[in-house]
Parts: sequence; C-alpha cells; structure tokens
Amino acid sequence: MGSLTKGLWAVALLVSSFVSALPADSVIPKDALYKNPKASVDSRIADLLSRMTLEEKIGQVMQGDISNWLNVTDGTFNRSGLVDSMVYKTGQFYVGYPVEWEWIARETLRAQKYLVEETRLGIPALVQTEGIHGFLVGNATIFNSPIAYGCAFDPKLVEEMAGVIADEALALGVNHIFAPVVDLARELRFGRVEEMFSEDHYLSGEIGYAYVVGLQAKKVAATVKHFAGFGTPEQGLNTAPVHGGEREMRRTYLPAFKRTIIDADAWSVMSAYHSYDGIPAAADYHLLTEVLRGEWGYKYHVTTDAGGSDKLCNDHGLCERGDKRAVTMLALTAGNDVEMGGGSFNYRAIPGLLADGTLEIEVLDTAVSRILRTKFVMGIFETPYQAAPQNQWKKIIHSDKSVALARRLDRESIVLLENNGVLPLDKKALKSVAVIGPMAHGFMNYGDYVVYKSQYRGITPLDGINNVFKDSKTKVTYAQGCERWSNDKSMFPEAIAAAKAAEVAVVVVGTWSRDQTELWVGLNATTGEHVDVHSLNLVGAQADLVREILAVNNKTIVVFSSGKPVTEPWISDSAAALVQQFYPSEEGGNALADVLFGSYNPSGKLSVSFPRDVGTCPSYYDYLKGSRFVDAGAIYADGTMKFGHQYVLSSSLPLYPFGYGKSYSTFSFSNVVLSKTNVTADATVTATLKVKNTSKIAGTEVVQLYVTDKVATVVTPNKELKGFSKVALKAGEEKTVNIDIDVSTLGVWNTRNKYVVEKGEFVVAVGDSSESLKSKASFWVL
Ligand SMILES: *[C@@H]1O[C@H](CO)[C@@H](O)[C@H](O)[C@H]1NC(C)=O
Ligand SMILES: *[C@@H]1O[C@H](CO)[C@@H](O)[C@H](O)[C@H]1NC(C)=O
Ligand SMILES: *[C@@H]1O[C@H](CO)[C@@H](O)[C@H](O)[C@H]1NC(C)=O
Ligand SMILES: *[C@@H]1O[C@H](CO)[C@@H](O)[C@H](O)[C@H]1NC(C)=O
Ligand SMILES: *[C@@H]1O[C@H](CO)[C@@H](O)[C@H](O)[C@H]1NC(C)=O
Ligand SMILES: *[C@@H]1O[C@H](CO)[C@@H](O)[C@H](O)[C@H]1NC(C)=O
Ligand SMILES: CC(=O)N[C@H]1CO[C@H](CO)[C@@H](O)[C@@H]1O
Repeated sequence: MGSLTKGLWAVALLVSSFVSALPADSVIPKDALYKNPKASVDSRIADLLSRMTLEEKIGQVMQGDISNWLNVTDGTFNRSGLVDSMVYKTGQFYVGYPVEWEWIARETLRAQKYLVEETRLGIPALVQTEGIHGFLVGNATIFNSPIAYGCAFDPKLVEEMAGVIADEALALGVNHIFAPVVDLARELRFGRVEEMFSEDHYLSGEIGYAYVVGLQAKKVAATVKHFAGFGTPEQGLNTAPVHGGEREMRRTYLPAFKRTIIDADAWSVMSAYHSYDGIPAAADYHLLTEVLRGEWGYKYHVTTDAGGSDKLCNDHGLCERGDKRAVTMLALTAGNDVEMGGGSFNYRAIPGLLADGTLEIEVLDTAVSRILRTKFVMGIFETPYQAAPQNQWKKIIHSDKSVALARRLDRESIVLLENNGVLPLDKKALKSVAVIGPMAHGFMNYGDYVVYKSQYRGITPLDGINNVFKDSKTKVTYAQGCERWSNDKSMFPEAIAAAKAAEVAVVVVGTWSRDQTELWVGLNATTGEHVDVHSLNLVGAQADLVREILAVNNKTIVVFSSGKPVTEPWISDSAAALVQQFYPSEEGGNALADVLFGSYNPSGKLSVSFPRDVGTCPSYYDYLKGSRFVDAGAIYADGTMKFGHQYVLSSSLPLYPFGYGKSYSTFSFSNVVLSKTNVTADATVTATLKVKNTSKIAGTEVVQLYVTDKVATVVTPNKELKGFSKVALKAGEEKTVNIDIDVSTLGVWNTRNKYVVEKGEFVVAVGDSSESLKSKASFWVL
C-alpha cells in the first residue's frame, strides 16, 4: 500500500468509527441474518450493510483485477498482491486475459476462498469478463458477432448461445459477463457496429432480452451496456459526443434498454463513455437515477466502463484533469455505483469526501446495497466456489453440442442479398470451384472481443468448402488474390487463372477486425473498438480483385465477410450471387458452405440497412416522417451520369433495406387480419396471416410486422418493427402466423414529455422486409 493510500485509510477508519457502530474487528456470528438464504433479500442487504465498516463498503465499489495476484505471463501467484487488492477492490475482479484455463480457475478460487474464509464478512466477488459472442478465454466456443446473429431474427437460439457462454464461464468460476450490447447500429462509420445487434430498437431489445434470460438462468450475471445512446457518436468516432434530445433518447435508444434491463431483470448495467446532449453518460443523474431507478424501478448496480470515470475530467472537461474528488462526486451521486478499472480509481476519494461532509454516507450505502442485491439474488453467498472440477472442463467448454450451436446460429445469420439462380450450388454436379480472396482463408475473420490468437482457430470459407468435397472428385482451388491491407496486385494473375479454370468462383472480401490484444496494440484493421472509418467501400485491392474475377467467370459468387455493411453497389449488379456473412463463428466456413450448397436454405434478414455510399447515411429504416425525399440520380457503370436531386448522383434510399434477405424458396402471404379494430391503450391486438411456401424446397421466412402511428401530436417514425415470427415451411406448406401487438408500446412522448398512447388510427403492415410490405390493416385506439 502506498503512503498516500495509507493516509486515505487513516481518514477512512476515522470516518467509519462514527458512521458505523461496529468495530472492524468485531466477529460476525454464524447465524447473522445476511447469511440466511431463507431471509428476504432486502433484510439480508440491510443486515449486512449495518455490519460493514467504511473500508468494507468502499471495497465493493471499485473493480479489482486478477493480474494483481496472478502473473499473467508465467502463472505465478503473489499473496501480497491478493491481500492488497482485496483491501479496497474486494467486490469484483476482472479475469479477461489470454491465459490457461487452469490459471483463471485456480486464482479465482483462491480469491473467493480468501474473501469467504479470511475476510470478516465473507462476501464473495463478482468474477468478470467479456462475452458478447463467446466466453473470452482461449479455446472456448466462439459464436458469430452480434451484428451477425442479429440477422438470424431468432431470440431462442441467442438464449441458447448465452446459456453456453454462461456454462463455459462458470466452469472456471467466472460468474459475470459484460454483455449484451443493446446500443443501436445507426452510425455505420463507428467501429463497434459489429458489437451491436441492429439499427432497430425492437429487434435489439428482443435479442438483448433473450441473451440476459439465457445467461442469468445459469446464475451468471449480465451487464447491459452501454447506457445509453452510445451507438451514434459524432463523426462515427469512438466515444465522441452523441446529439439528441429527451424525446430522441426515449423513443429511439431507451426501449431496447428497458426491455433488456427491466423485463429480463438484468443484474447490472454499464454506463457509457460518451456525452449525450452535453451530459456524460457516467454522470447523468437524469438517466441513471431519475429514469433508471425512479421511473423503471431498477434495483441492481451500475458500473462505469473501463477508464470511463477518468474521462469526466480528462476528456469531457467537467473538472480539472485528475480531480478524483470531483469525478467521484459526479459519477457516484449520479447513480453510477461501481468504478471499473482501467483508470485511476477515483473512488478512493470517498473517505475524504465523507470526512469533510461533501459526500453523504447514504449515497455510498445505496451503491453498496445495489451491488449486494446483485450478489444475493445471484446466489453466490451460498455457492461462492462455482468452478467445475478440472476433469469436467473439456466436457463443458467447447463441447460438440456448443460448436454445433455456433454453426446453426451462424448459418441462420447469413443473408442472401442477390442470386441470379446460381445458388444453391449442386455439389454433385459441380466439377470445380475456385475459392478466392483475402477473407477466404489464412485466418479467421472474427469480430472484436475474441481472445488473443483466436484467428488461428476455426473453419475458414475454404475449409468449409473443402469439407463439402472431402469424399468427392470436385476440384477445389484456392488463391488469396491480395492481402487485405494492401493495394498490391501481384497475386491477381494466380487468382484470375484459378477463376478462369473453375466452373464457379467464390470470392470472399470485406472488412476485418482484431482480437483483444492485437486490436489494442494497434495492428491494422478496418472495424472494431476504436477503429472507425470514413468510407464503407472495400479497402485496398479487394474491389479490383472482385472486378477481375467477375470479368473471367460468369458464375462468380461474392461473399462479404464483414462487421458492417460494405457499399459496392456495382457488385450487386454484376455478381451471379452476393452473400453477406457478418463476422462468423468458429464454424463460419461450414455455415457458409451449408448455405452455398443448399444444405441450409438461407433465412437471414438484414438487421441493419445497407446504404449505397457512406454519403447517403444514415440509412436506418425507421426514419421520422417528413424525410428521405427521393429524386435519385446515378452514375452508371459506363460513366454516364443521370442528374437527380435527392441525391444528385445517388439515392437516399438504401440499397438493401432493414429486414431484407432472400431465400431459395418463394413465399406468399395472405392478407393480414387483426383480432380487434377498436381498442384501448392497454390492449393486445393479434395480427393473423397465412404464409405459404410456393416453391419446391423447404424454407424459412421471417414474417415482419411494422406499425405506423398515422397521425400524432409529435413527429413519429414512418414505421417501426413491432413483432416478427420466423416460420419454417416445407415445400408447399402453409402456416398460420399470429403476431401480438402490445398497444401500450405504441405511445409517443408528447409535447409535455409525457408518454401517451394517442387516440386514432394505427396502420399495421406485414411483409418480408421493411420495404416489401405485402398487406396492411388498421386499428383504432379509442
Ligand atoms: C511475471 O513473470 C515474468 C516472467 O517470469 C516476469 O518477467 C515479470 O517480471 C513478472 N511480472 C511481475 C509483475 O512480477
Ligand atoms: C506482489 O504484489 C505486491 C503488492 O501489490 C507488489 O508490490 C509486488 O511487486 C508483487 N510482486 C511480484 C513478484 O509481482
Ligand atoms: C488452447 O489449445 C491449444 C492447442 O491445444 C493449447 O496449446 C493452448 O494452451 C490452449 N489454450 C487455453 C487457454 O486453454
Ligand atoms: C497490417 O498488419 C499486418 C500484421 O497483421 C502486417 O503484416 C502488415 O504489414 C500491415 N500492413 C500495413 C499496410 O499496415
Ligand atoms: C459471360 O456470359 C456472357 C453472356 O452469356 C457471355 O457472352 C460471356 O462470354 C461470358 N463470359 C465468360 C467469361 O464466361
Ligand atoms: C369503432 O369505433 C367507431 C367510433 O370511433 C364506431 O363508429 C365503430 O362502430 C366501432 N367499430 C366497432 C367494430 O366496434
Ligand atoms: C414440392 C411442393 O409441394 N411445392 C409446392 C410449393 O408451393 C407451391 C404453391 O403452393 C406449389 O405449387 C408447389 O407444388
């Protein structure tokens, strides 16, 4: 302990002696109320809080780190590191390092044993890591990125995925995952688009809800992040300010959070780095206290993001650089209970602030109560040693079943954008296929939030296609074509020759990210956290590679392997087929092959609209009425120009709208019928229609329901997704689909800032994308 810290603790002990009647060395009776699992959570919290010294309280509100006692290079244990860390960072610790399973399990167990057996109160810790698409440790199951599985429109599978993440984490004693992300992918230049599910709040809310339910069913705590509005930073730059007002916040950003935090009962929330309308999210009293706690009744804790508290002074300028007291007052009193590491641990200023009367003890007590609530509800007081025996790890982590789930979710996430009939490929008739492109092989094109060196493990597109032809005479050739980061075309001739010689060419190009280590040492990438772009075009020689391959093989299938939309509309016009696979799972190549060869009939739908060009952004579908005027111009392939006005040489409409995605089947929709037409604001209206497979092969359609509030007192979205149903249909099969509309969710924040479901007509439209609406019907709120 440094002398400064010692000084602080002297003050702390002084204060604790008057705020807490109990001396720090008083022995806790075995039958203390808080130890009784049968007692109510509220009474356990009250009892435990009444026994805590100031030091013990502060220990709960700062995050520790396993590297304080585990040398993450050689695995050695440092006892004094553990003891020191557990003085003021007792409540939780981070374990997200690329180290052996055994190190994490061993040192987590050691820390929990220390807390339970060697500290007075025996409060176990939250053991934390990342997990937006897999438990962040080597050799765990890697699922596809959130933007990918958002396109599956399949919350049940996401719930299963989260269950796997929880099982794998718990196997090593990790009981808290910093996920899901329910920010909205509405600013496509932002590097973190891949971490979000969708541009749409309803879809994001449903998927976030499923994630939390799946994770917490296993008693692993979720952290819903980043509260709130984080996904739309100015210039698309990571952590930059977000602009908007109260109504924009409530209509656009908060619904997905409310669904995920409140309806799913998430056990923690993370505040965000950015400022919104001039208020940093980590110090936003209105959002963190008045809305989250006051209006929504949330009872668990909120943590900062890593280093997020330091930004209040150092970046947002709400105080002088390094002013720990100011940071603590800003964040803690706003309702941000825990300070994560990655910064300078401003909350160490708490004792001094209490001593001079700046901070009231009730504020700290409230924060501590919230963390204790998370722990009591999780049940970790009863089961603090959660890791499975070592001989079980291989059964639990990366089981065949989990890997199969990753493949299933991945192939359901793939979106077929164009198909002139070349797909599905007939694997029996096909004589040769050339697999081309920098994303086709050589590394796994994972999104961010995978552990160091993950890129070397997984099924690449080439592997997946090779797997199809393991026992066949079909010739599979591979040519890289170019490096993803280079303009160099010296490898083109080999790729062109391969494409010429083959019956079919599959060209895989796109964007790339990095694992958590490579990303932060700054290796080149075009997406991921803190990697933002000014253009959504293919980088380097990739576009020219596609052009050259298209010129020599008419049966060229282009695959975008990416973390966000790619804007190369000419490829849509010229490729025989275009497939979107957002950052894959470790089974990505198999999932892609499943779709290309028709062993899975694609059913993915875009969870994010594809603009034609970054200059036409934003492209999200739920724009407010009175926008998106169209008088399109164009520049044709031969260079001729057609002058329009919106835009002069492009269109304000997306190239592919939200909800779009083709199938190998065709479907017909009957007219939609509503169960009621005159309703009250608390009603549920059921929309019913029949969907039929009108093709010769089995397929799956995502029936989407959009609602428009026809006339309102404030400007409302032209339409909003309010329900969907994923329906599997055999060839010729017809099914009746029912989708419930919860009328209470159709309100507006009116001119008095009150939430009201207004009287009048609501138009319900049903279709297979946000732009392809097959039929409509209206109901009226009386
Ligand atoms: C951790 O171990 C490595 C290798 O033994 C050593 O070089 C390093 O100094 C150790 N780190 C600490 C913080 O002790
Ligand atoms: C062990 O931890 C203590 C206290 O944090 C630290 O001062 C010391 O350098 C650590 N020793 C090693 C070998 O890492
Ligand atoms: C992952 O598996 C590889 C190969 O079996 C092994 O070398 C490595 O140590 C494993 N990593 C972890 C964290 O288990
Ligand atoms: C990009 O990163 C790779 C390492 O992954 C490196 O080999 C290559 O030289 C880098 N290219 C550029 C242009 O930075
Ligand atoms: C592509 O198809 C067109 C039209 O059928 C044909 O004229 C052309 O020769 C084909 N090109 C190649 C490279 O196969
Ligand atoms: C619905 O309400 C309107 C009045 O707003 C009324 O004229 C009409 O008869 C009602 N229809 C039904 C089916 O109740
Ligand atoms: C194989 C099969 O039954 N296909 C049917 C799919 O649906 C269309 C339209 O209803 C029928 O014409 C096909 O026979």
